[in-house]
Amino acid sequence: MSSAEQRSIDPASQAMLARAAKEKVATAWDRLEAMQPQCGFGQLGLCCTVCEMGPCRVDPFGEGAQVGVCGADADTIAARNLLRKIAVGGSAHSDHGRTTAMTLLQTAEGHGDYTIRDEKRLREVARYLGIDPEGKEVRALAKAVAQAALSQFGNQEGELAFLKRAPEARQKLWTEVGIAPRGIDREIVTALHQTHMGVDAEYINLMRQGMRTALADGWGGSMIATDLQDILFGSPEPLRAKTNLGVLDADKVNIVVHGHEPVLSEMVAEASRDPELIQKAKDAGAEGIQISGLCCTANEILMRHGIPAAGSFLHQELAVMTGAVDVMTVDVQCWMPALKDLTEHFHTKLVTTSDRAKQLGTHHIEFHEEQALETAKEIINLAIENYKCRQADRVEIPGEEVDMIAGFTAEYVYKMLGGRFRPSYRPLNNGIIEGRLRGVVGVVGCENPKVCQGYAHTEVIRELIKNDVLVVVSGCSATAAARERLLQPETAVEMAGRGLQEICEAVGIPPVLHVGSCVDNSRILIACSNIVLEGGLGNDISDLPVAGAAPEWMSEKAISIGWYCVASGISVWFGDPMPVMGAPNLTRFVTQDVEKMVGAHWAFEPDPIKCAQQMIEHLNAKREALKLKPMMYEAVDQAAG
Ligand code: XCC
Repeated sequence: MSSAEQRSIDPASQAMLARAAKEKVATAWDRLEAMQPQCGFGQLGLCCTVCEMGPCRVDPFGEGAQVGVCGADADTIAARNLLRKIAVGGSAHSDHGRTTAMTLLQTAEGHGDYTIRDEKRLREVARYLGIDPEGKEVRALAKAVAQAALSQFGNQEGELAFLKRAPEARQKLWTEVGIAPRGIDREIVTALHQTHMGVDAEYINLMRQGMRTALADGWGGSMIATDLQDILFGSPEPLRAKTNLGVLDADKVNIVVHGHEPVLSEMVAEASRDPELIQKAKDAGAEGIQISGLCCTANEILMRHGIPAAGSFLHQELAVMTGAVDVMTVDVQCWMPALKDLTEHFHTKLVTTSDRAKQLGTHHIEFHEEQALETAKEIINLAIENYKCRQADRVEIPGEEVDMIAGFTAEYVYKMLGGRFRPSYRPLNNGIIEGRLRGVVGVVGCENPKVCQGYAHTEVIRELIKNDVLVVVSGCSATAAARERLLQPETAVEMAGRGLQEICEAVGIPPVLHVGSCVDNSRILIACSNIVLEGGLGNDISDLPVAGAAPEWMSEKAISIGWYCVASGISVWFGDPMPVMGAPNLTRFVTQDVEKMVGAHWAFEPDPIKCAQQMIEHLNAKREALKLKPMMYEAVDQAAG
């Protein structure tokens, strides 16, 4: 069995892993070890379960079967599998976007407990959807925006409205290559059809649909989720907050909200401020009510309200292990079925809340937008009741809690860098042009027990900022970075190169910017488009010295995100390879040939330092192609000898 230190770099995680070992409770790390050796065919993408003539698998050593019963070869099998993964990942983000659009529609029609918090954003988004906001009353406009957003899902022809927010050169390229998405649902259905037995057997064509489907996520479902959440719940602005398991409070009723869609957690946060409920918690012997989050639900309420993030993906079991969680709610995505047995080992009540995400034997309180506040109160009441069952001697909360700054958006960059009177991306572009900043890299995505928790994320980030690369983070990567104090301006600036330091100090930001949840990776697409639009760094996103990385990825959503970045012109590095390595032509396509199509490619590098260095070389090559000046302080240092 690997040690707690080999499993995580986070002292709080290590403490809870030690407790799990002592109490003989299995966690994801133990289940991973029990699963060894994992299926080699699956890892290489060579196992096909598409029809009942199979399952088939292709021998990667070239000795056994080279095609399945239907004759599909390694490239076809791996490409079909990959396209299915993109469709699943994209559908997760897009269904989230749909929920948000439905909530906005109900709010506009006067139902439910939500309000429109950001009217300015509503008017902006209306324009992107082709609606003139002039003279329209807020509710009427919100209704039109919600309806237009919903129509993006069912579009059959034409192109998604938000594609127009990309640089013109990119829009043209998408049309020429034939990957401009028509409708969000349409691309997913077409993708699934193409992978049915006896349909598409051309790996390039399968990947073309893969890019189209992924773009429908990035510039469709995810972007709708981000924009409409900003309208409903308010656009984030930088704020100070706390993270790690130490945010759980032994003296309070602890409710941990876990998952992705913030519609419920927003209300739980609001209801937790209800004086009547606070009094009830006090009557039960607690000092108050503590809400904290896990995974991307955490990021959503952290970005907008500064509610602490108890942790990232691999903290879900460890949070329960503290013995201090009275209720853990889960909505959709990234919660482990293992939580059921684990919560039964403690007093924690696990509550499923979505009709799309249930588990037999688990307490279910179904959430509907129309009764949002009522449901949130029911959950808090349940937690107060369950607090009474907490065993004080079973509570063990690791001390670590860490300060951070979160809440950056593509729109905020205008304010942050340009100031109130000349909002602009110019200072950012100039920073790159003059060689203070080498470029910008997004380090995003999950955690995976195959990688020491937080190690790869933070090593990649440290190496990048040391080399004057501004880093943006989202999802579980952001929480990992926060735990290592990389989101604190005071400590992180010291780790940055001189050029990046100067910019951070002048603007008062950390060298690593938290941009939100995984649907908020769409903010990165908009920021890249804004940089192109500002001028001086080429005509297309693929000209920019930018890159993306998901060093500890595990989910199919990460594959969809990676593909929409590549299809938008941003090259992407994964730690573990995607399951393509058994298919030689497909591997060559994703790592090389696709570059000729869309100006970006995939790379796989598990060593975090090598991964960062490869990205730095990539940024240097982009800088050279743009004929930018050498990096300011490298030139100075060289001259000095
Ligand atoms: Fe899930 Fe979004 Fe991955 Fe974290 S980063 S493990 S997908 S919570 Ni999205």
